[in-house]
Amino acid sequence: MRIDVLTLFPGMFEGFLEEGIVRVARSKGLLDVVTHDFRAFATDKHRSVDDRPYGGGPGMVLMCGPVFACDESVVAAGRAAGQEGEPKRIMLTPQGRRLDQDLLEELHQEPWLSVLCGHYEGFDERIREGLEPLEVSIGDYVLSGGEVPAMVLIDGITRLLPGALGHPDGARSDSFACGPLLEGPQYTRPRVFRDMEVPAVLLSGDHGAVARWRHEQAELRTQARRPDLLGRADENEHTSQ
Ligand code: 9D3
Repeated sequence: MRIDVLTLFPGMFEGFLEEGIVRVARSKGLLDVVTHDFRAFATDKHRSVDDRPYGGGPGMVLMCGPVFACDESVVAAGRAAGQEGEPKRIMLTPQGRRLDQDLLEELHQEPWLSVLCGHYEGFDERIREGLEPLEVSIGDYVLSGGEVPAMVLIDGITRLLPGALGHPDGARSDSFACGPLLEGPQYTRPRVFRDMEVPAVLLSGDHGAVARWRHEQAELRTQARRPDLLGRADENEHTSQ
């Protein structure tokens, strides 16, 4: 999969792309991420990318010119690298569709994404009209820009790419992360740490008893922390233990 990122802060992606699962996926050739600084496509001598809103009011608006020129450059670069057609365009905005695991599952099947990050008050509306991006938000809280959301999106997609996780059934455990129940408590050595003991059932060797205990703990934790998930347990029947 190829992901182009259009941003005013390409440096924010450097560490992210060079560590962990994203680095591994890139080194295996499963993922190609290319950042583009759309300030490089500004046309005036001050290299402006934003301007005051028509009609007045506070704040600034990202301009069409640099964004459309950067998008055209992305399409040309992708085609030169062997991509066909056009990328699926995503715009990260607080007004977008809320990111969830279902959306990640949809997006990870795309061969080519182009992700537009804003950093000021908003985008000139003609960017939406002209590029027709899917607008995505990562949740109901205010951030300073779309760069961290872009990294959230790329991380969530990357771990779904076949071969990105070390173990073949990695995706299977997703149903436990976001499915019917939260994960219950887990323990590793030592058996006693500062007078805190590992529950005896886990040391019993009775696999049936261990499975029942884990399920019960998962239900208790889900009831306490995310009772909303229990309401949708029927939708997730196939994923339960
Ligand atoms: C004062 C301006 N805001 C009015 C509600 C609009 C606004 C524009 C841009 C608020 C924040 C931002 C910067 N945030 C993002 O670009 C962003 C974001 C977010 O803030 N929260 C969750 N998901 C996302 S995706 C992009």
